[in-house]
Amino acid sequence: MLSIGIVGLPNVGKSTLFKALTNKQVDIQNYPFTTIDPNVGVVAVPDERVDALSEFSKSKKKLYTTIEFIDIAGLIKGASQGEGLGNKFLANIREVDAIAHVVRVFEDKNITHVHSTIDPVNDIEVIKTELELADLQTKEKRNEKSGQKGRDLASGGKDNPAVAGLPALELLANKKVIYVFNASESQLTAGWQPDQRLLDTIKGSDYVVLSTKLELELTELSPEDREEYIRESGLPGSRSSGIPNAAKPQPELSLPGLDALIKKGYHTLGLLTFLTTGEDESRAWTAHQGDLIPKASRAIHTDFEKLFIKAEVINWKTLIDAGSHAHAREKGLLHIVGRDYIIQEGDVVEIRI
Ligand SMILES: Nc1nc2c(ncn2[C@@H]2O[C@H](COP(=O)(O)OP(=O)(O)OP(=O)(O)O)[C@@H](O)[C@H]2O)c(=O)[nH]1
Ligand SMILES: [Mg+2]
Repeated sequence: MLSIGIVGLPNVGKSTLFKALTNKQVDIQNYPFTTIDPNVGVVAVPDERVDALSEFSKSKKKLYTTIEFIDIAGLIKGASQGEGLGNKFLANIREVDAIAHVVRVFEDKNITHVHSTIDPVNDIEVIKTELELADLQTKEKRNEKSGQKGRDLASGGKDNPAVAGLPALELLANKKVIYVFNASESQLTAGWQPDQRLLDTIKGSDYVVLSTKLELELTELSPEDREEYIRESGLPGSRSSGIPNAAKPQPELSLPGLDALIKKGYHTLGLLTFLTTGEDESRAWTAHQGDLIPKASRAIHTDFEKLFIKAEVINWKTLIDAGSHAHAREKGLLHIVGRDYIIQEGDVVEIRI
C-alpha cells in the first residue's frame, strides 16, 4: 500500500489534516506537541471511475485504491539534539513512499506559532535541516554497526549475527516531498499562491494549497451542504501545481484540498490508476507510469506478470459511452494488446493468462 508520512513544525495543522483525511478521532489542540504517539490511518481514494464502472457492470463490490497516512509529533529546531519531543518519531516514517510537509501560511493570532511569526521559508528550512540531521544520525548508526560487524568478522563473525544482513538505508532526504501550504479560507478565496522565494525554497517539489481547518469542517457536512458551501464561498476548488488532467476523479464526496493532495501524491510518485470491472467487482489498481502491462498486472496477482499472454484494454469512459462490452467490441474499441503495451491512466483491462 502507498504510504505518506506527515511532517512539520508543531501546531501547524498536521493532525487536523490527518483527521480530515482519515475521519479518525485524534487530538487537535492549540498548543505545540499535542501529538506524541503517531496516528496511523488508511484512506480509500475516492474515484468516480470505479463508481461509474460498478454501475455499468452491476458489480457486487467496488474497491478503491488505498493510501496510508502517518501523523507524527511536530519537529523543532534542535530536534536532532533532543529539543521538543526530539526526532525519534521520524523512525515511524522511515519507510513511507512520500512525505507530506505541512507549512503554516494562515494568520491567526489565537493559534500559537512556535516561531511567533508566519515565515514559511524559514519554517521549511528548519524542518529540512532536522530531516537531514536525522539522516546523518541514521548513517552514523549504520557506520557503528558495520564497524562492529567488521570487528566481529575479524574475530570469526560468530558473535553478532544480527547485523549480518543490514537492509538498505532508508534516508528521509531521498523521499519525494509534497508541500501542503495550510492557508486560511480568506487566503484561499483570494487565490493565495506561493511567491517566488517560497517556490525557490521547495525547488520544484509538488505542492497543494488548502485549509486543513476548512477541509475538516467540510467532512462534517452532508455532501449536499458541502457542495453548496463550496459553490457559494467562491472557493477555487483543487488549487495545486500541474495535476495530470488524464485523471479527473470527481468523487461524490468532494473535498477540494484533500482530493488535490491525493492526486498530487500519485503524481509525485509517478503512479497511475487502471481498472478492472465485472459482475463480482469494479476495482481501481495502482501502477507506475511507463509500466508494461505484465508488470502492472502484478497488482492484481503476482503470478500475472509471468503468466500474462494478452489483454483486452479500453479507456473507462470509452467503455461506458459504448454502452456495453459487446458494443465496444463490435465497434473495434476494445484493443487486444501484448506484453509490450504500456499501461495508461484510466485503462480498463482484462488480462488473459
Ligand atoms: N485558523 C486556523 N487554525 C488552524 C488551521 N489548521 C489547524 N488549526 C488549529 O491549529 C491548532 C493545531 O492544530 P493540530 O492539527 O493539532 O496541529 P499539529 O500540527 O498536529 O500540532 P502538534 O501535534 O502539536 O505538532 C488547532 O487549534 C487547530 O484548530 C487552519 O487552517 N486555520
Ligand atoms: Mg498533531
